[in-house]
Amino acid sequence: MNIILLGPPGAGKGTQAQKLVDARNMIQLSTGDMLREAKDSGTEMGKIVADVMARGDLVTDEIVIGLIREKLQGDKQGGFIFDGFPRTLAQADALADLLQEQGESLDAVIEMRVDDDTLVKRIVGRAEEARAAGKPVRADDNEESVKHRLMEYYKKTAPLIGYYYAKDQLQSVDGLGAIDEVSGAIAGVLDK
Ligand code: B4P
Repeated sequence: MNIILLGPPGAGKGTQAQKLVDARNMIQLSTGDMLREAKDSGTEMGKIVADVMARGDLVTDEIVIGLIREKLQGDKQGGFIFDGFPRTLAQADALADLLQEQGESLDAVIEMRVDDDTLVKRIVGRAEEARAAGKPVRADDNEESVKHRLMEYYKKTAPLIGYYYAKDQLQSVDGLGAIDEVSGAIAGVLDK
C-alpha cells in the first residue's frame, strides 16, 4: 500500500508517518527529513537548501523529485508513506510517473485538517520544548517562518486537495485530536 500524508506544516504528517512505520512495516519517505539530513551533513545540496528552508520557502521541485526517485528504487516492505511530498502540482505529476515506472500505484491520499492557530502553537511549542531540553531547534520553527510556510502551503500545496479529489483518491481526517485519536482515524481510512 502506498499513501500520501498531505497537510499544512505542523499538521502531524511526520508524527503519524512514524506511527504507520511501527504498526504496518511501511517505509516513511519524508522529504523534510531528507533535506535536513543533507543540510546537517553539509553536502552541496544541503548548502543550497539551508537558507530556503530556514525562510520557510519550498525547495525546488527538481531537488525533491530527485530525492524521491532515488528512494523508490530500494526495498518497498509494506509500502511507502509519502510524508510532505508532493507539495506542488509538478511534484504530484512526477510522483504519478515514478510510481508507474516502478509498477506501483497510489492507494490513498490522506489530508490532515488542522486550523492555522493550532499549527502555529504546535510548531512554536516544539521549538520551546527543544530549547528547554537543550536540544537543537529547527531553523524554521519560529513564528515568522511558520507563517510564511503556511502562506506557501495555501498557495502551492493546497491545490493538491482538488487534484486528488478529482482522481477520487482523497480522504480527509480531523488532525486536531490527540495523536492516538488521529492515528485511529487514519487506520479507519486505511482499513476500509
Ligand atoms: P517538513 O519536514 O515536512 O515539516 P512540517 O510540514 O513542519 O511537519 P509535519 O506536518 O510533519 O509536522 P510534525 O508531525 O513534525 O518540511 C520542512 C521544510 O522542508 C518545508 O518548509 C520546505 O522548506 C522543505 N520541504 C519538505 N518537503 C518539501 C517538498 N516536497 N518540496 C519542497 N520543499 C520541501 O508535527 C509538528 C508538531 O506538532 C510536533 O511537535 C508534534 O509533536 C506536534 N503534534 C503532531 N500531532 C499532534 C497532535 N495530534 N496533537 C498535538 N500535537 C501534535
